[in-house]
Amino acid sequence: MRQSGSINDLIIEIPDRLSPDELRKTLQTRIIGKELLFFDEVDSTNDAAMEKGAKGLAEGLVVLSEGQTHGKGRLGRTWVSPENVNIYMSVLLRPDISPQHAPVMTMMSAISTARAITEVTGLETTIKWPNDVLIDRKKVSGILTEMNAEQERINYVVIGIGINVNMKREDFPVDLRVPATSLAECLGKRVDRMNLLLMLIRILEQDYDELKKDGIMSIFNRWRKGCDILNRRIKVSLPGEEITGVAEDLTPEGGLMVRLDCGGKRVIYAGDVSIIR
Ligand code: BT5
Repeated sequence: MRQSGSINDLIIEIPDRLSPDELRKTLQTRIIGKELLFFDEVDSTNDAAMEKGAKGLAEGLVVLSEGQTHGKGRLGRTWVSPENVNIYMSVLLRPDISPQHAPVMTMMSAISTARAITEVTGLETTIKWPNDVLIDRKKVSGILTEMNAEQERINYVVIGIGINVNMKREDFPVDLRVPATSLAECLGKRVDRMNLLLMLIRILEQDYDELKKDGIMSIFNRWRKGCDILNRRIKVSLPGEEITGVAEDLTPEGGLMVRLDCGGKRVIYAGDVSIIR
């Protein structure tokens, strides 16, 4: 433990552990979290959940870990995953949607995560296309959706959610794509990870029920409302090129329609966006 610093710095340094037993006892969801797999350390909770999907496990499995040695972002990137301070969770689902609509699973996870954070902390969140949850323009959560699918149907999807909860400023690498923060940094005090986890799983189940009952447009419309990118001038980094223009709309397939500075329009499906103004 450090010898100096504010009370909050000291509180953040006391190890706090997630309790799978308490989670099992307290969670009363029907699908998500019915089966729970918990690790002190794992390569990636997404990899563990994908393995279980390949073995035919039922949907709803939640994989949690206190730390990850190879936490994954998109496009082979790394998700920094220090132990005992954050949430690293993957959920195995078998949604009855076509593979081209799979991005709705990322949209759903983003709105569930944003809402859970606000419910527990009172902090205002925004969603940054396609997969980030931000507070004050800083990344507090990232989502990685992976799937196993055939031409017409999805066999299984894994949604991986990382939330920076009690991580300290000095634990963030300097070369981040988007400036990052944690809930504790924003609030100036430690956040109870169990509370947040319970809230997140319950909200995810509600949103998954909504997806099944009302279809993808219902989730899409809520996601679109939560995105703060529309009508803004943006720069998008794509493999081998960069484009600038105005973010004009989002599509139910997860695309971003950009009115290009050089004329014309283009819909992009993956890329790193930054707001120019
Ligand atoms: C993401 O990718 O944001 C998806 C992150 C998903 C993480 C969860 S944790 C549970 C599950 N198991 C996994 O193995 N993964 C999922 P992307 O948009 O590509 O952002 C990655 C980039 O964010 C990196 O290249 C860094 O610049 C930055 N980054 C890395 N760690 C971060 C962190 N903890 N907080 C904020 N930014 C981070």
